[in-house]
Amino acid sequence: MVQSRFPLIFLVLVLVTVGVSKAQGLPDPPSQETTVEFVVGESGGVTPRRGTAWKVHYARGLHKGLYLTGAWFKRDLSEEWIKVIHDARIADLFVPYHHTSDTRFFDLTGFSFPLAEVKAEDAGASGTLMPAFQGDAYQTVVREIRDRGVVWKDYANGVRRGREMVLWAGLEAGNYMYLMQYSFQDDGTISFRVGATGQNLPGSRKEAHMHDAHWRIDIDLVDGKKNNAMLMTHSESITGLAADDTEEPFNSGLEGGIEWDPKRFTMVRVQSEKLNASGKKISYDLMPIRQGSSRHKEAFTHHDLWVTKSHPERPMEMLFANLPAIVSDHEVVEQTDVVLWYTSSSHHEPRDEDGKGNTTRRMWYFDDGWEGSALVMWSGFDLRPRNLFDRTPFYPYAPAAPVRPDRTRPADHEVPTP
Ligand SMILES: [Cu+2]
Repeated sequence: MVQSRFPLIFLVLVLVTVGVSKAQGLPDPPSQETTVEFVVGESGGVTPRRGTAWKVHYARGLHKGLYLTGAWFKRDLSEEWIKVIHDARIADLFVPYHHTSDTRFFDLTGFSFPLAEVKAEDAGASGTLMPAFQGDAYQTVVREIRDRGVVWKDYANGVRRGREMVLWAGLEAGNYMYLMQYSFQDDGTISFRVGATGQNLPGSRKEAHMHDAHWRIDIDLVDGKKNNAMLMTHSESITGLAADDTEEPFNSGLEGGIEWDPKRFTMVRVQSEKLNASGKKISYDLMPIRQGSSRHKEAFTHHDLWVTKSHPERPMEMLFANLPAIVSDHEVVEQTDVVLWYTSSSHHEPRDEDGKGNTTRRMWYFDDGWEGSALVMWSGFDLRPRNLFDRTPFYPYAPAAPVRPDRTRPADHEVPTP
C-alpha cells in the first residue's frame, strides 16, 4: 500500500488535538474526592482497633496526567485525619532512545496528551469507574480495592491479609500508554507506580530506550510547614563484622540532589515535629524500588533523589528539568515545607513479546509493521510510615493491664486468634 508521510503525520496531530479539545479541555477541572475505610471488624482482637481510612483528592491536568492534590490518613476510625500529601505527581516522563540521539521525548511536558477512556473491562472484578471530570466526555480513572497479600503472620495470633485502594489512569502518549497508579494501603503506605505499555515506537520498534518517570512529591506531614528532610544510609565493611546505620540532615540541611547507592540502602526520610504515643517523631520514608539508575547527558538525570523547599508561587519550580537551577540557591530544608523528587526508570529492551513484526499494520508511513502491544513495565517507589503508629497495625494486642486484678480478663495464652 502506497502511503504519503504528510497526511499520516497530520492525522496523528489531528487525533491528539481532537483528543485534548473534545475530551479534556482547558483549564484543568476541579479535583475529586474519594475515601476508603479498611474496617478491621470482629477479628480485630481483644482491644480491636476499628480500622484505618484514607481520604484522597485526585485530579487530571494538562502536562500532569493523573495526580494527587491531597491525601489524609486515619490510624483508627475514631481518630482525626492526619495529612500526608499536599500534591504528588509525575513531573515528567523522559524517554531517550539509545541510538537515534535526536529521539528524546518529554512525554508529559513536551506534548498535550490526554488521559485515555476507561471502560468496565479496565476496572475488572475489583474496580469501579470514577465519575468523569467536569467537562470531560468520558471516564478516565479506575478505583480498585485490592487484596495485597499477607501483611503479618506469626505462631500465636494467626495471620492477617492487607488491602489497598488503587487509583489509576492511562496517559495516551501517541503510540505509548502510561499507566499512572497511586495505591493507598491499609497500613498508611502509599505506592507510586508508572507502567509503560502500548506500542513500541513506529519506525524504531526494536530500538532500546529508557522510560524515566520523574516524580515530584510535595509531602505535608501533619504540619507541612515544619518538616525535616533526613538522609538514611547503611554502611558495612566486608573486612569486619560490624555495620552502622546513619540518620543525618539531608545534604547538611540544604537543597540538593544525591545518588542512590545500592550498597548503602539510601533512603530519604521526612520527619514531622508531631510525636506518636511512644514519643517518637511521626515520619515517612521514601523507599526506592529499583532495577537500575539511569544517567543521560541531561543534568536533571545526574541524581536519583532530590529535596527542595516548596515554592508554589514559582511555576517554573514544578518542572523536573529545572532541578539543577532550583537547588542552586541552597535553601534550607529543615523546619520547612519540603518537596521530594525521585526518578524511577524502566529500561525497555524490546522483545518479541512486545508484538509481532513484519505485518501489514502500519501506524505511520515509516512504520516497520507491527501487530500487538508492549507488555507493561513498572517502576516507582513507596512512601512508608515510620512511627506513625506506636504498634503493629491490626495486631490483636491484649488490653492494658488493669490497676486492680480483674478476673474476667483472659490470660495471655487465652487471647483469641483473629
Ligand atoms: Cu518502551
